[in-house]
Amino acid sequence: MRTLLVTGGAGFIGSNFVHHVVEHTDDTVVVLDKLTYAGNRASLAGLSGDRVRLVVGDIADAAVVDPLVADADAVVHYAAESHNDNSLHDPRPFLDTNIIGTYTLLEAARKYGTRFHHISTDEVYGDLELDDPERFTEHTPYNPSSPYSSTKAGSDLLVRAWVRSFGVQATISNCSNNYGPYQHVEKFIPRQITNVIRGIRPKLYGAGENVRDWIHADDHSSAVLTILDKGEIGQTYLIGADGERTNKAVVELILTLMGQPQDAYDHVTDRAGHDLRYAIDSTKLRTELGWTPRFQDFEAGLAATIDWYRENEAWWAASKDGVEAFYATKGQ
Ligand code: NAD
Ligand code: TDX
Repeated sequence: MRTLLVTGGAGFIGSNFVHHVVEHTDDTVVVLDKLTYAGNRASLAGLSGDRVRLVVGDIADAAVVDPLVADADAVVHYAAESHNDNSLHDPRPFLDTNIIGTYTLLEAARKYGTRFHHISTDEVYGDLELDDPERFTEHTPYNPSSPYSSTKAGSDLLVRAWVRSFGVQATISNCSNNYGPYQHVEKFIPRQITNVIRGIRPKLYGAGENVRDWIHADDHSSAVLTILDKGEIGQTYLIGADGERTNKAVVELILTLMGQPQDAYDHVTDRAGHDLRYAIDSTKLRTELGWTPRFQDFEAGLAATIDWYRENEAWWAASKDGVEAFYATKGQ
């Protein structure tokens, strides 16, 4: 039985991880989360106070971070500014949280000798051509496109340097696009599901030919626990579930699953610098650590996610109008 410090545990993937840990281990969890617009206490509702405690605070504040890292057996670091579109509008919080926040946590892990797992993204590798037979591997050179992905790349490099220079006991994972419950309505899949629920037509950036490699958030969680238990210090592991789909195909599937004509969507202004395709080769994680994803059927996982948004309107309703008003200012 360990005590895990989970940063960003009130966000989308962090809260899915906390639920996963409570269900599948005896560990206790301390969540450190600033509760920005993206964090939501309600994502941790129903979890026993004996197993999960929420500390509201900033990962860039050493006075908050230090005692929590000192008391933890391991840090699992999810907290980040995570939305590409926001990073194009106002990059500064991305530097503060993703770079300075990660630095602050690494310094504490160094001071107290605490095991550290850093959560990152496949976006650090840039993008692929649609017909490229190669996928991203642990050896792909870094080539980030957006303020978001460049700060995530910077944070990964800090972790590598703190391992090599200071002997911090860290691992890194770079995962593909996640879907599932508790994802903020600014993101692609929940935006379109909640649009349909509200009678708004889904919005596809540009032609919709961009490809994302989808994985259920619960499979991301099981992969992170596997790396925490069996990963080799200093190593990077790519996490993916062979879920490549064009954005257009995803919108059409959402519309079909929700009983709408599959062409009932609008093409809107494209994202500046929009990455064309992400695709993960997760052979290392599967062969060296024996991980396999559980949600192999994207359509079934998406249908369950649609049900979750239908049944949990109270969780997302307060954010919806503000998000749509912001996109409207961008022609999106
Ligand atoms: P999210 O935006 O839903 O959640 C981020 C959480 O971090 C929120 O709860 C927020 O309140 C908290 N936070 C932000 N700044 C903070 C600060 N300074 N101090 C403390 N807490 C702070 O993000 P997400 O989609 O759950 O992503 C979580 C992590 O996973 C990120 O590191 C992201 O880069 C990575 N990731 C995401 C995806 C994806 O598809 N969403 C894919 C790969 C990797
Ligand atoms: O309304 C939309 N219409 C649309 O076509 C939105 C919000 C997005 N898109 C497109 C842009 C992308 O090609 O859908 C795709 C997915 O968009 P996002 O949900 O914004 O995700 P993405 O930019 O791919 O980044 C996500 O995956 C990697 C997460 O937000 C990151 O945190 C993670 O690192």
